[in-house]
Formats: sequence, C-alpha cells, structure tokens
Amino acid sequence: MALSCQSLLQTHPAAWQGATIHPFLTGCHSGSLQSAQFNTWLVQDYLFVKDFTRMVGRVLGTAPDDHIDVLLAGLGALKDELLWFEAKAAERDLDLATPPQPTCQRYCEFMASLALQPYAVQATALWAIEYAYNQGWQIPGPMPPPYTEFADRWGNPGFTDYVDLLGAQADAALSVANDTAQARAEQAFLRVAELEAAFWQMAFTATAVPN
Ligand code: HMH
Repeated sequence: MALSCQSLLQTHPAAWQGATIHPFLTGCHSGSLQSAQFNTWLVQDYLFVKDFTRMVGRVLGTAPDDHIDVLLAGLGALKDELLWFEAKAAERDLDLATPPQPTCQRYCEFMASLALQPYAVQATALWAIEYAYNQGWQIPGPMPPPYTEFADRWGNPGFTDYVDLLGAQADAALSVANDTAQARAEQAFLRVAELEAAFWQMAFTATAVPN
C-alpha cells in the first residue's frame, strides 16, 4: 500500500504531537508567553516564510500540470503573508534585518535540500509544513488578543481547505512514487516534525540573546 499523509500521521503520532503541541502555543493561549519570546518567533518566522516561499516556487517548478493551480494560490497567499509579517513587525518595532537563529537556518537548509528530491517528497514536506501550523495554532482553542489574528491566519477555514488540497496532491504523488521516494517522503515528514518542534523551542532559548 502506498504511503499517504494520513498514514504518516497514524504511524508517527508522537513526532507529530511534538510539532503541534508546545508551551509556546499554550502560552499564547493562557497569556503566560513573554512578549520577547513571541517577538523572537515573529522575526524568525518572517525569515522562515521568505525561504519557504522560495521552496514553494521550486515545488511549483516540478509539479504536474494539474497541481499548478493550488500552488499558485499558495504563492499568492504568501505574498500577502510576507506583507502582513512586515506590518506586525513594524507595530512591535522589530528589526527584520536580524540574522537567522541556528534552528531557523537548519530549517531553511532542509527546505533548500528538498529541491534534489522527487516531487512526491517535496509535496509531502510542503503539506506537512503547512499542516503543522494549521493544527498547532488551533489545538489550544480560541487565542486571546494579541494572538487571535495569528491563530486565524493559519487556522481559518480557507487555509484549512488549502492544506487539505496540499494533502490530496501529496497523496496523488505518493500513490505513483517508487519505494525509495516513499521512504524519503517519510523521512522528510519526520524531519519537518522535528524542525517544527525545535522552531517553537527557539523562542525560549534564543530570547535571552541580545541583538
Ligand atoms: C516554522 N512552519 C513554520 N512557520 C510557518 N509559518 C509555517 C510552518 C506555516 O507556513
């Protein structure tokens, strides 16, 4: 049987919980997160999303014809998202010309490395990256201000539909992928899960570093 997004989640529940349940997100929900911790995440996630946009561009470059439309819509949303990050950073007086933290750097290097992988691996990683935020921001329950709009960005029904479409495209690619590509897709899924957990954790470990 071919690998699917659903089977990956079922086979690796602990890894996926690590990616989507974290004190950063529960701290946003309860109000216990320090604003410096949130700001660290905000700046690093902007840097992440810039490189993620490049990755989606590369996935589009290898996608079959009938997957182009969804990916183009995703790129359109990312254009808006980058401007939104810039506005959020300006509201908080944050300097976006900050160097990436090692964890952000590692994640960006992983995304760059996907260019060498078959399309099925790229599509699986893309789905996992988006699904991690789609779930992570929703699991704690309704977020109080100032975090409501952050939870809505990745938890809104339109984004959820987009993530479902990415999952369907990854499943379609996996259904015709050979064993090697399927094994690599599973590795990529686990690497995304690990990097997502580390990315949340970065807000706690990096905040004390002066810039
Ligand atoms: C670290 N993972 C990270 N940042 C994001 N913005 C997303 C996933 C979703 O796009």
